[in-house]
Amino acid sequence: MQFELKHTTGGSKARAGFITTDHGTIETPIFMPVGTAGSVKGIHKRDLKEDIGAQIILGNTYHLYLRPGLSIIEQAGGLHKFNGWDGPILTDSGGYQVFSLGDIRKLSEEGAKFQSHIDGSAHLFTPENVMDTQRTIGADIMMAFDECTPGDAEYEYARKSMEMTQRWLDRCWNQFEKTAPKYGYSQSLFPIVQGAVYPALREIAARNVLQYNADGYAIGGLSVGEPEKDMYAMIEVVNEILPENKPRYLMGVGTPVNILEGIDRGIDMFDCVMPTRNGRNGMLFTSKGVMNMRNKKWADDFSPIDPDGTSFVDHHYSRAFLRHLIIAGEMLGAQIASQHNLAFYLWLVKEARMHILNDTFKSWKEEMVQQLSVRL
Ligand code: PRF
Repeated sequence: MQFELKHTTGGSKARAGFITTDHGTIETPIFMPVGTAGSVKGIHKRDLKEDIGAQIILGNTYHLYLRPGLSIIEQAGGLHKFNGWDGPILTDSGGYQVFSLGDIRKLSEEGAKFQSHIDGSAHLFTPENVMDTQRTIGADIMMAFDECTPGDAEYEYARKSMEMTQRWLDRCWNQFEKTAPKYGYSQSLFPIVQGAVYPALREIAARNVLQYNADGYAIGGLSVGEPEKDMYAMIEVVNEILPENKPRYLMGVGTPVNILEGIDRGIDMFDCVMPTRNGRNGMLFTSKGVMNMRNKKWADDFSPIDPDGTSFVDHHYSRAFLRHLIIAGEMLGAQIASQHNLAFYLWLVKEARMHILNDTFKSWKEEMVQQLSVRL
């Protein structure tokens, strides 16, 4: 995998670049739609690529390992062959998913013991077997196994947690180097910087990951309940230390405003379930502000969903019809809303990239942030 930094812009840390993988080139900054179980919920791959303009999608080690299981994925020849997406795929390591299980998981130095959310069966994830699993899934970009420290963790807890993530990273890296790709294309491993909301911990964690000379680096443990200003401050601390010539991935973030603020601070890659999950609940993000489709005001609005939108659905369905579908719990409503939101997120990062290249990012961003906060 290669990263080419194409342009930096004045008055901002924002960057435009290219990430080249064996499954194609990604233009950064980029948003990566989440395909937890190997599919982006409700979206055909044709629409993902051609209508939405997705360039890379996410899969989750935790979900794919439990169902359909590694044997099926390996028999298929890897996740690309299994789900038919031939562009780049990044897999999250399971660190965050296991963390989200709450009471039905137990962390120790060895790894994370947990019960399946599907049938209650017991499993153990270790840094080593999580690398093996991502090798088998065949992700272009694999993530290190980490503990996502809760946003309200005390300093001592956050320090110990971050130090365990560092020891786990070392084990991940050893296993990564001991093993080879299974399907003939190369795979990269991204370390994850933790440290909760403590600048001193973030600094130690960011310096620690540098020793691995990875193809890219991620920032985890943000957007997990901490104040937004803390999230931005932590991004600034970490990006000051991470190398310029490698992509930086802010995990699981966030709202359109969070994404613009992240780009402004030098983030290159984002993922989040928000466009699909909130879409299924009737929340639409647009360049003019947020629309709650459950609101009565849309009931007789027969104009197109988003006259400025880039997706097919924006121009071929009315607001009134989409509202009806959402209220009626029709699955097409969830699909249309998800498709619109993903297309909007991809438009937003593409537009940001263009403004970085034209040196107009800062003023465009300030205006956009205002507009995105409007409730329509
Ligand atoms: N770690 C991992 N995946 C993640 C996170 C993390 O901290 C987050 C936190 N926003 C989202 N996804 N492995």
